[in-house]
Amino acid sequence: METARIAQILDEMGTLLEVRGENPFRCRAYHNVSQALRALPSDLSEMITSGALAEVPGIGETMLSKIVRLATTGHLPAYDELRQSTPPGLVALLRVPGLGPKKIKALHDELKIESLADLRAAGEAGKIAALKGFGAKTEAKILEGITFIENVGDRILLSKARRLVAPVLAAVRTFPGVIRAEACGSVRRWKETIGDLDIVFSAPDPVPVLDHFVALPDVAQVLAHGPTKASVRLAEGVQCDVRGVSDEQFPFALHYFTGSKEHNIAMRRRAIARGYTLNEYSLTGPDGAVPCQTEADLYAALGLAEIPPELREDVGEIELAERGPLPPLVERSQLTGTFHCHTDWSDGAATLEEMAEAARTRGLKYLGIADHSRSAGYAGGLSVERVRAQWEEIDRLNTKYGGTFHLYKGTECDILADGSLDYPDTLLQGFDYVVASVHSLFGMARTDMTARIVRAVSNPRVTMLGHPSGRLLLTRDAYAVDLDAVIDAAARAGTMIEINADPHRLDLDDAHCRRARQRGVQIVVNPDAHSMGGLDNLEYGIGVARRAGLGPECVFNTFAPERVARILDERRQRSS
Ligand code: DGT
Ligand code: CA
Ligand code: CA
Ligand code: ZN
Repeated sequence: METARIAQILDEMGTLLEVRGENPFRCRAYHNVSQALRALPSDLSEMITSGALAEVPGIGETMLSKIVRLATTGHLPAYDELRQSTPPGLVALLRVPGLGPKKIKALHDELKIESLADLRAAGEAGKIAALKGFGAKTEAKILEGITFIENVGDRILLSKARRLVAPVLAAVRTFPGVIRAEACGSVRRWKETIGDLDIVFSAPDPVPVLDHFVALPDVAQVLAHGPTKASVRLAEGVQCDVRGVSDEQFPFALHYFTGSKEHNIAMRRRAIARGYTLNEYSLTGPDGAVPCQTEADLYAALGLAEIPPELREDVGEIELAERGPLPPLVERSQLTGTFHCHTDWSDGAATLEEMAEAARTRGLKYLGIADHSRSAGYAGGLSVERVRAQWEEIDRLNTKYGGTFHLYKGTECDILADGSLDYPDTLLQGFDYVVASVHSLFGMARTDMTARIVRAVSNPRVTMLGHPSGRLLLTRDAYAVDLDAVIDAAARAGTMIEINADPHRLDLDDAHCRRARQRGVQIVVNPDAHSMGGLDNLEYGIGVARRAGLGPECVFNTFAPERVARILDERRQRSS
């Protein structure tokens, strides 16, 4: 069994145990091992054979035997049993904002609630308010949360979609007869949430490939299975559509199923205007079918430069491609470093040194440490004394690195209710940079929230604004705020705005990012990493930047390290 699938199963076991009200440490252990498996330095089966797996922190004897069993037999009775004995609707309750495992267990025990539908019925009947530890306010919040979930439907995070599609795509590529295969749809466009997964492949005969496909171990249910396409539900309940075409048709199918629908419609309209017809199989002109090897050929045949998938939303990309090659979009490999990372000084999992090492191994030349500020008690915010102690530690490490790598002293400083910052000015002066973020009073009125954030970004001590809208994808809406006014204020003050690359946030979003750029705001892509693996969030932030059409010159942390240092230094001088 694939490592990714094993990780997924252990993760799911952790969740199932959670909603059954098991010991939180036991649940956490499953999630941690799942994470550890995803970050293994080498091949799982090799590590099992060599005994190296037993050395991985967090993988104790019982976990080890579970992993080995899954890896060798593909089955784990404990998992099957858990799945069978847990009402499938219970896990869905975890998505309701404010409902943790404890509350879910109470609702299950007291009111026999096993699904969102049960939950809504109980809430509407006022039964939740009557429960001990809940109350009318909680009940109202739960009902609001259900409505929110219904609005977002069954969409999933891009990060989950990419994790699910990767092993399936890899498998399809190995099937006999497959010439080319790609993930397409919203995943290929790096949209922040995903409805379903789409895969296109080419083969002389798609039939046997599709037979193989529906028999994959990841497939939980076959929804449709024909000679050129299949639809299945994967183990985690996510739908995946697969289409097979001939290799001549592949560029057209890839283009069509990448979308977006709006982009396709605009492209088809353009084809018609030029005397062609375009569909998912071909481009036909006055002289017959136009052969295309690649999508670039297809665009060229319609007088266009190639358009990267991230831009295919019919927001002006076709007009742009008419005028010649598109300016190159920023790439992950161009990032020289990043800011807004947490360590175990506040709520991160790794030490300063581990984070630095993780950044180095990912090709970064510097890392900005931005632990929480003192008001963020829930997240281990740093007192003034702790900040000074952390600076000493950072100085010590920087001396050790001897210029080969640099840690910047930053803070993710809370923006207080009135827009002031959570540390005294004298301390703020000592940081290399300041990320200012809202972490409290999300319910403020729009005008107050806007004034609060405008005041913060106008403060010369603030280098960049953190997660500007506060949204949590599929979980919590943005707070009420006039982001355009915030962007204008940032532009006036020369304050940067981050793309928070945590796949749960992706905040700024692409649309506001475009606007910020038009107004001349410098963008910075930050992982908001709370662990070493969290640095890999960066690629999702790059996805947002690319969807916003940003080139490397628009992103502060693509600049050469010396230039980054100089700019931060100049800003500090100016503000003191
Ligand atoms: P999703 O799944 O909601 O995250 O978004 P997509 O973009 O992956 O949409 P999906 O899976 O329904 O369809 C994949 C692509 O197929 C879509 O991006 C464009 C193309 N497509 C689907 N339906 C239509 C349609 O009615 N007209 C056109 N022109 N293209 C379509
Ligand atoms: Ca899709
Ligand atoms: Ca689809
Ligand atoms: Zn934050």
